Amino acid sequence: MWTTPEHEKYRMKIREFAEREIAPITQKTDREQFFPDELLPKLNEMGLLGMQVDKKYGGTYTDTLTYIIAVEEISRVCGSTGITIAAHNSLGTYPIYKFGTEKQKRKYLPEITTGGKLAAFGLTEPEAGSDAGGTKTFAAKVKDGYKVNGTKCWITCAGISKTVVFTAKTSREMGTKGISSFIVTHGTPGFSSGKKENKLGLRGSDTRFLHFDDVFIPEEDRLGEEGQGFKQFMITLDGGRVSIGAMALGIAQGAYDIAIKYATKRQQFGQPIGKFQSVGFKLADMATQLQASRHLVYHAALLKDKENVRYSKESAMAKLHASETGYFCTYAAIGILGAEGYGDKYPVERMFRDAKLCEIGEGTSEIQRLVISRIILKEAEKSTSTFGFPKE
Ligand code: COS
Repeated sequence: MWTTPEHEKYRMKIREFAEREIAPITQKTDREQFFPDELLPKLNEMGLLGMQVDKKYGGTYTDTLTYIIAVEEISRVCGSTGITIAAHNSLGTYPIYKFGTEKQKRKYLPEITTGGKLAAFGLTEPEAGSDAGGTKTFAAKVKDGYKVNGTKCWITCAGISKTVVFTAKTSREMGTKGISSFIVTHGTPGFSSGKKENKLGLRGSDTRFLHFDDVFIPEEDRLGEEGQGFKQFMITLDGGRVSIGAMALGIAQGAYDIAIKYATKRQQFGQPIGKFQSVGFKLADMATQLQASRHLVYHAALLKDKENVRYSKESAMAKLHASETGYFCTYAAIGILGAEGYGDKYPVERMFRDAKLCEIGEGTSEIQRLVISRIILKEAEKSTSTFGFPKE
């Protein structure tokens, strides 16, 4: 369909890496809730940390579809590693590459690409979740820069990253146009991360609050002009949502792969359970949902690489469908494995817990529907078609 033989060869390389290096540790990182430090150099060696950044800034630039295949294959084995890679590349690193000055790119990107350090993205706040424009964090103008105060929450890689891009209001009066974005690094006085969140799923990823307590940010660490932060972060999220779609797709594929193999092996009433229509039809629905999601996610990935194409609708559709597929397939996989799926001998119960986040992070399913509905209604308003309407 959308992929070339090179894409499929790359998929097999990442699949082999994920099954060899990540699969053996997922149960431990899930149970004990930590991101394993020793994995980071391995991800770096595989070129997975600078996938959206040009080589001249230290990146390992690939087309977006290759990157999406990497997120999908890693997530097939481990959603926690999948979200770490997705949040680092699409959210923490991309805004600097896309909106940074030459000086900012040369200063910050080498370290968070092939330098092997992680980056995070600070948008969400306790009172600004779906309403991202409700940001309370404030950057007050002072000599040569800003003094920032506020709190960000549910930030992936908050405690294990080197660099964070974040939004803050630089004007209280101008709504979303009063929001600017900045770069900060851990170690800056007044900037700290909170305790690790205790989560239902993705427990092998690092999620924390970020606190800004009179943090001085020099003017040269503002991304773009004042007031552009909201738009920059929305553009960033268009890309991020494709990567969450890929993550959901990968988790769903992992659950499906286990369920279908199990259905060929498990015998009841004298035959493999896959031969019973109730199980066979469930597998057919899973395979169909996976295929539909893969088309949406890959199509959105291809659009991202086109110059001057707004793909907000396609990225929201991809994330919406793939995250619902993630939930559907992991839930169905538990059903097919029965009690074995409910226990932890197989990873489908973890996959079910991990998949849920895909319907919440980077915009809930309701927000994706909001984004899609706003765009399709505008398209309908502009359409000159009178098909099906009575003649006036
Ligand atoms: N690309 C470019 N510009 C965009 C954009 C996009 N994807 N989305 C919005 N904008 C622009 C709009 O065009 C508008 O600019 P103009 O006033 O110049 O026309 C501006 O940004 C404000 O947009 P809008 O009016 O749509 O803002 P809203 O406050 O209504 O918010 C939603 C829009 C709800 C879509 C946004 O707040 C959102 O995505 N919320 C979810 C946040 C989220 O995903 N959080 C997860 C955190 S990261 S893990």
